[in-house]
Amino acid sequence: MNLPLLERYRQRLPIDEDTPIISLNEGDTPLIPLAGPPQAAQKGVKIFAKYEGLNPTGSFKDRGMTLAVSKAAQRKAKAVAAASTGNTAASAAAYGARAAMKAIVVLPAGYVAAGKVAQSLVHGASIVQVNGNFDDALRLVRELTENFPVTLVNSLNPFRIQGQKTLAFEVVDDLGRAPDYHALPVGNAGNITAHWMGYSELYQDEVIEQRPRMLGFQAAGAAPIVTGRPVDSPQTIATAIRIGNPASWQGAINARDESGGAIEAVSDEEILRAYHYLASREGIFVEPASAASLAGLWRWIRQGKIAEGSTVVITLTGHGLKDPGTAEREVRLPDPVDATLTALVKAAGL
Ligand code: AN7
Repeated sequence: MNLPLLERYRQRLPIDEDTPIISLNEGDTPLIPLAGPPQAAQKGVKIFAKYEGLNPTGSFKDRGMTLAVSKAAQRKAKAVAAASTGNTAASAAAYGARAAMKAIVVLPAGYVAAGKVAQSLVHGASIVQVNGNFDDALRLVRELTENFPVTLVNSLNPFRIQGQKTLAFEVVDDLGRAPDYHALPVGNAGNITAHWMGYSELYQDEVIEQRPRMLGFQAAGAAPIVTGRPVDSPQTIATAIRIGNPASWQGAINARDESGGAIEAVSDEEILRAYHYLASREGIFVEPASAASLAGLWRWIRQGKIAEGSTVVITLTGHGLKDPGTAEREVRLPDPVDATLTALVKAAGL
């Protein structure tokens, strides 16, 4: 049985003997070698996917939520709250349930994938849908938690970032070194900040000899860090990263600049191409936002910007089942056929 994440990396996390560990056995996700895409194989570029969809609630958010909720429990908090494009909500709802705390989640009405809404509801969270986008929801939740005895569990809560840095630790444990590049999607920018913190701590302690160049990818319709100014009405099919004014903006800039990396935009079309590629060629079902990492990396490889023989890790942040709506729009379910072998053989294309 795997240990709770907070036990495994106890020495590198802000916990003590009195911290109750609220865990669902998060983390310890697989680092899966990709077979392709062909351009990568040709250049001897090895790509590994850190498949965060296999966390207990289906996204990387659980790494930060286990710590944020454990610390809230240590302070005897009765309620937690988060604004969310969906995954933070599902995670707060699950860990809140486990800690017997009220979880309040504030969602942009109409822009949260169905699986995330279902999870949050069934876990028993108090869901508030606001007529506004994620940035409006976050502003409201900040005000709420400043004025009521409710603990904020968005990534403005430093324990969230501390927990999420463990992804870098696991990558180094598995590879025995840091990758040359690490690509991931960027929304509210907590995760790129956390990845960089994790690698930087290992570098400081001379566990690794070099840190990866961080490649962050935003959706083209929601790319404030790329354009350098907040986006009032962010738009993308990747609803998880439909964010116009990221809370950890500066953290993302630091990760980019200190690592010699980049933050770029990828179109919805590029995201969907990578989404289909991962599912149909590599067998890995992710939600659209996660595919932004491969979409962006792909471009870097095509442009010859990834040195030959490099090792690259991409973070696949959330499970494909989170967003059945996108899957249904992207593929067509064939009509039923008669229950005969003849009809089956024809329908199966044999
Ligand atoms: C699948 O749940 O912001 O840059 O409220 O769910 O750390 O925000 C989710 C973000 C990437 C971006 N991939 O990470 C939320 C929320 C998936 C996500 C991101 C999110 P950050």
